[in-house]
Amino acid sequence: MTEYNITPPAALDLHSAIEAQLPAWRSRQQKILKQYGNTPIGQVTVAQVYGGLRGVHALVTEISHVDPYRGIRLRGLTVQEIIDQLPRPAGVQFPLAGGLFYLLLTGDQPDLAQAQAMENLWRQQPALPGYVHDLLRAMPPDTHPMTLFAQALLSLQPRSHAARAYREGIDRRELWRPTLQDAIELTAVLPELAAAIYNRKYRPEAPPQAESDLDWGARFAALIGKGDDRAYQELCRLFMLIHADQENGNASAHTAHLVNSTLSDLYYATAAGMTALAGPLHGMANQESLRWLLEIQQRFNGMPSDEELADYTWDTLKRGQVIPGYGHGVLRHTDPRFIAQVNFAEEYLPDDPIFQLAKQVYRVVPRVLGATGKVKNPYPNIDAISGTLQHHFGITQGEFYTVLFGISRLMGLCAHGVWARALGLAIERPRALTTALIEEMVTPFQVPVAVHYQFFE
Ligand code: CMX
Repeated sequence: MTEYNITPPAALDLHSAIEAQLPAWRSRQQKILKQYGNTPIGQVTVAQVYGGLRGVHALVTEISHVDPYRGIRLRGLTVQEIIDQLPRPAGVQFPLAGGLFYLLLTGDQPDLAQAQAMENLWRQQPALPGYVHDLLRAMPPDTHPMTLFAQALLSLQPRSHAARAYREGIDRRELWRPTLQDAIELTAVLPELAAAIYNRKYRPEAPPQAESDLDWGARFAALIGKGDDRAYQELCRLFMLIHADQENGNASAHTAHLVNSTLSDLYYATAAGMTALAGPLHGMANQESLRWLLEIQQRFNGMPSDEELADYTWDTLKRGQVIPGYGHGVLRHTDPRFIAQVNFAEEYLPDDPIFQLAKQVYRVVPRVLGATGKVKNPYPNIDAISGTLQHHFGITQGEFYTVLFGISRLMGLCAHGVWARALGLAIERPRALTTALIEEMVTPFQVPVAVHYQFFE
């Protein structure tokens, strides 16, 4: 049988760092289940059942948490703390993605040596196989980049250590070990994979993709011909930090979590998660946001007045469309990840006309959305401006932005997957009701539901 106690270089022993924490986590979990297993921590309303389970506390994760007013916290750190506190080498403005992945996986704040060791560990993993490039080339040229991305992830599944370990009879409590190895190998190839998709679609004449010495966060830049563009490399680093995770209840993370809960490996789970991220109400909102801004720019031949913009926003709403990049399932204030990108833009592209327009939208749109009386959060989310920044640096293909979002988010999905297996989280199986059953449940003095459950469950 294969030995799954895979040992990364001594400099970074992720397995031991996680293993050391498991007894305490497991006993804490068992204790709370034993003592409070039957204690309700909320109730589910009919509106929530019909409303996408919004606000239902039904999942557990130690990795990240969204505070409705202060924003996302990754292992307890706010977005600004991540940007300020995680390590980076001298001369680099934003922290290394390696440090963030280390933080997500272990919960420990890394020093620079640990962040760089994670970067080295990524570099030592098997490269993107040639057949993935063949697969990308074999698809019709007009295939959406997210389709290519999800297909490519799935095509890597034969590499899965977890799938092989399961076939060979691994003790399920040990499945986190090969899952961690999958997480490291899978995330390692993501900059190359994103660049391969970009080059396949938009740079068909470019020479074959070379290797790059740049760190994980900035490598994509070099691989699409922006090896000399320091500012774009910094944007890539920032982008990879702020998109990395957001609890496991959002659509893509929850999809991956659900799939992984069946003990499907991380390749299956993340490919599925990316198909959810591809939706316009989710990760594709960054593409849609830029499209909406460009539409306004064209319609008004530049910047509209505030009144014209408010009218245009109302027109969009009246057509039954959403204002992309605004609103959120949990956040109830301006997303700190939006603010971090505005700060970047103020430094690197203050006069960019689309950035100016995005700022005007931020001034006008929350008032309009607030006036609808139904939008719970009229403020911008992460997607309201990320496309504007990419566009400024010449990445004008809006349909590609969700792939960039995806490669960052996969760090989070993989970390959740490792810990879900380490803590033995159960396969998910919520119940569904018919409207007739709900009607019976909410109508006073009706016995049939009880009868139904007594005799038919
Ligand atoms: N534009 C228009 N209407 C909006 C809106 C927006 N930006 N945000 C919310 N609403 C509407 C909802 O569609 C809903 O309308 P109905 O009652 O007619 O169905 C109503 O306001 C209440 O919605 P909510 O409780 O405030 O928000 P939800 O949790 O239902 O939806 C989200 C959250 C993100 C899907 C929604 O705000 C939206 O569609 N935003 C635009 C798309 C977007 O930016 N998505 C990216 C989110 C971040 C991410 O996942 O990456």
